Amino acid sequence: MTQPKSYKSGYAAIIGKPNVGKSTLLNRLVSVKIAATSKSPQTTRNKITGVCHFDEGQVILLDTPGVHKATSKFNKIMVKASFKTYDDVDVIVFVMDARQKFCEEDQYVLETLQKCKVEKILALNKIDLVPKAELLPLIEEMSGLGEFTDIVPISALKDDGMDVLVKSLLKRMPEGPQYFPDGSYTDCPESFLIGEIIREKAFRLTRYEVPYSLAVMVESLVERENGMTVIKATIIVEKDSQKKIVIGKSGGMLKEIGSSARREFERRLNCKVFLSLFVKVKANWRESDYCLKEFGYGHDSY
Ligand SMILES: Nc1nc2c(ncn2[C@@H]2O[C@H](COP(=O)(O)OP(=O)(O)OP(=O)(O)O)[C@@H](O)[C@H]2O)c(=O)[nH]1
Ligand SMILES: [Mg+2]
Repeated sequence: MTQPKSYKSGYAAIIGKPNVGKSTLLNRLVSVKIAATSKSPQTTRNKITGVCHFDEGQVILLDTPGVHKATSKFNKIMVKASFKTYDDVDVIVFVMDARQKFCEEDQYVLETLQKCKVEKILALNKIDLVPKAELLPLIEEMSGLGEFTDIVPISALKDDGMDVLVKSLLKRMPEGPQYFPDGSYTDCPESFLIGEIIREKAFRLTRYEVPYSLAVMVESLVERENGMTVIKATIIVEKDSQKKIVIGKSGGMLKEIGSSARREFERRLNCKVFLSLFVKVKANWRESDYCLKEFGYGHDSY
């Protein structure tokens, strides 16, 4: 692409409490599914980059873990990954769930942003679930806070309001180079993205406490000459009882996680995929510095 005379480029962090739709928004804006999403809060655990290409410029989005008052070692690492983006961006997209109004948890997230001097755009998400009559008073309430340069009602899931949000983002980008070449949509390593797809499927299909105890390690990813990609990955859980749930009756659950992940890989990689999935127990991995590092949490690692 030849760049127009005035080309804008910069970084925008997507910030908000857990489960408001930050990752859904990233995937929507980039038009590629990069980040795992699910009904359970605390789905996202690392900073995830997504690149949006426009004629006028480029917006590099950073999806982040939901900000919350973390107490465990693992949750503190997640939230720290969000805080670290505050100083490195040109604009913050503060995402709220319009259904839940402005609540204590949103207030907490906003407080953590106090020292961050960049402009903040408020994206009021999930408006497909809110009657129009309730939206206007919420917009008025939020503009009364004086924290946001723009307030944009959106539905990331139903693709509503994206053009207005993009305009607002581009307006706040400085002039700059094209950081990512055409067609490139992330700098997250392929093995990380593959691990996230498996984790999303396991998150969505398992119940109770299992999702939070679950990590995925991609051991190998080999492209064979016959065009098939062979992926070997291990799902890590904390207890034998969780391993039983992930494997399921006669291996049924593991099969379901595997085949739904494989279908997504095949769509994405546009080739046949052979996926071997294993399950391992590592007691209390979320409290172990060694395991946290090994499974890609903290230290800016994937
Ligand atoms: N109805 C509706 N649902 C949405 C919308 N955006 C996201 N969701 C749903 O909300 C849930 C949470 O979405 P995520 O994108 O995973 O939320 P998140 O903010 O990234 O969550 P964490 O990573 O856990 O902080 C999922 O079930 C999404 O499908 C929306 O605009 N409308
Ligand atoms: Mg997320």
